[in-house]
Amino acid sequence: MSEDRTVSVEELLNHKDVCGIIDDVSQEIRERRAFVPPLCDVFFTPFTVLEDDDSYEFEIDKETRKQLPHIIGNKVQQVKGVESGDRAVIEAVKHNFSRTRTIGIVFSGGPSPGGHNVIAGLYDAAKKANPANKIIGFYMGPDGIIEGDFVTITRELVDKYRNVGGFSMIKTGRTKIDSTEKMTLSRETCKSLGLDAIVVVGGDDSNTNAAFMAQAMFEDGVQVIGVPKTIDGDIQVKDVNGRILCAMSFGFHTAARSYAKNISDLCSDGSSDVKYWHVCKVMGRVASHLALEVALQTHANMTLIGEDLCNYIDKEKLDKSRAEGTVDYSAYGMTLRHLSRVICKAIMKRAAVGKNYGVIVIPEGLLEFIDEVQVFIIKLNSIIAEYNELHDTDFHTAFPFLEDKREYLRRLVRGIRDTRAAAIWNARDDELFSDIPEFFQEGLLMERDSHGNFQFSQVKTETLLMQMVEDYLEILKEKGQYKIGIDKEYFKKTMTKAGLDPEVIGTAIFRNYCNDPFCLVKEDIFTQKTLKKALAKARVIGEDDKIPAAIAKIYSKSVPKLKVQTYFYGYDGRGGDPTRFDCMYTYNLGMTVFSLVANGATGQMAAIRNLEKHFSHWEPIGIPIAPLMHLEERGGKMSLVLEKSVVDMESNAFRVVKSMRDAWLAANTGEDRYRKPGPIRFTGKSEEERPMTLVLNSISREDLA
Ligand code: FBP
Repeated sequence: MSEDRTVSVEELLNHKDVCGIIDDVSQEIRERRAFVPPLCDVFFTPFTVLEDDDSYEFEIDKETRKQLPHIIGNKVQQVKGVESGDRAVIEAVKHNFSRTRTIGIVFSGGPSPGGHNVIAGLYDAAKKANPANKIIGFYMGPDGIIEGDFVTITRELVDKYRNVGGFSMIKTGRTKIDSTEKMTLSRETCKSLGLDAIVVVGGDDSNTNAAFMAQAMFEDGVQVIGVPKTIDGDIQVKDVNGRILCAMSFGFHTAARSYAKNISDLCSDGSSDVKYWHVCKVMGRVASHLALEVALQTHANMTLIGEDLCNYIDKEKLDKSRAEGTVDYSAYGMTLRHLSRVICKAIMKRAAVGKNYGVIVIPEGLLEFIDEVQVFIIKLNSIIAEYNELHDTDFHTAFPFLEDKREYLRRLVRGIRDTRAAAIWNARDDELFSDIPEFFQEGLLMERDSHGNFQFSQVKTETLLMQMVEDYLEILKEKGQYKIGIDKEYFKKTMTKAGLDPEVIGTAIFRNYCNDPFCLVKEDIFTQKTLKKALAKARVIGEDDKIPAAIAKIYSKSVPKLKVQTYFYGYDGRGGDPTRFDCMYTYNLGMTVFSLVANGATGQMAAIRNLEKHFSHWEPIGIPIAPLMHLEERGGKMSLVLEKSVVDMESNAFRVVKSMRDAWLAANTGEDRYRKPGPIRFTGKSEEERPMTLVLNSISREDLA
């Protein structure tokens, strides 16, 4: 009988290699937890002060002045280290800086890599100033403030999450403290906890909310500080003279690097298997900053930039209307149909040189820049917002299914009385809306987020566009215009091997046999039958002969089969572990927050000036939030919000991408120009210093001199 050599589960689980495998903490996380991000010089001093910098100018909205009187006069503040000076003054500053404080912190909106380091930086600075200082974290976003649900942040908790991605420590949420009732409850929480300050780590909407909280809590003596968080990269602050105060929100770099790594792997797959078009939608609710950075990182064949599309002018239409002496407004701005044609053209150009594959990057917020879709979004936003205001139930609960929602819209057309919405939605809207594929109708009608924003991430833009592309390419294929180019050398070899004359056959079946290295089958050859006819006409075969196998093989290679794979890169990059740049950025942001709080600031956003430059130039500052706000339509109403920054068509980063478009499309006989950024490495030389967008946008004339 053979001896039983099976290792028992108990033995297995106690084996040292197995212990390493089933341990939840990987070596990577151990290294991350141990990493100490370098500090800006100013934080090496025992304490700091704030110095107003009057040189920045803002254009202030009248409405902001009215709604936020307590904080509208705030200035840009520079965090300065104090080491020496008048003893009495220093003692007074020190005393104030290190008095015992309780500070609350909350994450608001989507996760963004580096958030935990903001807490770590704040915690370390607070404890250094006074070990009795207390930091508390509100659970589940602003709901935690409203409901008084919180955890006291301990060193153990901070150490567990140092340099680690996600917002898991205290979670996040999208609730907005936007009603008197919610504000009253929040103020009660602050009072009962004896809070000196609240820190709101969030995007544009959350920083807007922070400004309103600062105003409402001013008289309670509770300071409110914002932190620029969002992978979307759309919090970029400049003054009216274009002087940069905050070049980028945190988390952007990590998300872009994560998407770029995955997309560059698809570039490798595409150019190996040579049969797929990989179409990748990347996050960024409205602005295309992430797509732009991904283009720079990967050199994918085609990257659409939303902001670029809305500037589009259809020259043909414009010339035609001018010649007719009319005005054609549809010539301005891109339509979905036209965009699908632009993609078709790119696919056909690569196909013509034998490249029946490629990678396309589509920004999540693309639809925001397509006028015809934007009109629907705005109209439906108003209709839904108005319904919610008028009825005691919300639109999506009242009309759970697409058909119910469609029926409500049809009733608007028929003129139901109790609503202003009937004036917004007419028969023409309804007709156009019916022409849209159902999944897209569903997308446009889906629930808005708590800020009234349209949820672009939930709409399958990439599927919609590629369906239109496939349909149109099918038409072009039937017309004989969409073909795969055949390598002339390969063709010659194949013919010679089959005992056929390449010159005779080449001239008979190709439209460009003499001139080009890749040959395109003539437009009127689009079936076996038309091929046979062309061969018979050139007397290569008789009318009743079969097409020689070698020619049939070449022909079949020239017939394109478009195979598309679609992807959405969004939530993965949001949850990624931060790059070294984001680790350093956020840890120093946390430190900055404490300096602002300890020096009495409120209604300010913590930031790092010169982020676009080498670390040695970084300067912690406070930016006044109120002057950055303006009126915008939200959920059918005009509201004060922080202005989102979109991709600037004049920026260096955009102009570089634009000028490289043809090279990266690589619709030529040369190699593709893909770039491999590799994974986020966190340590080591190959980890880049900062986002490419920042590197490019910081180059000025003076640098060239
Ligand atoms: P924030 O602006 O809150 O940082 O969120 C950004 C984002 O990641 C967008 O890129 C995306 O459109 C959206 O969140 C997705 O929202 P949700 O988490 O509700 O699906």
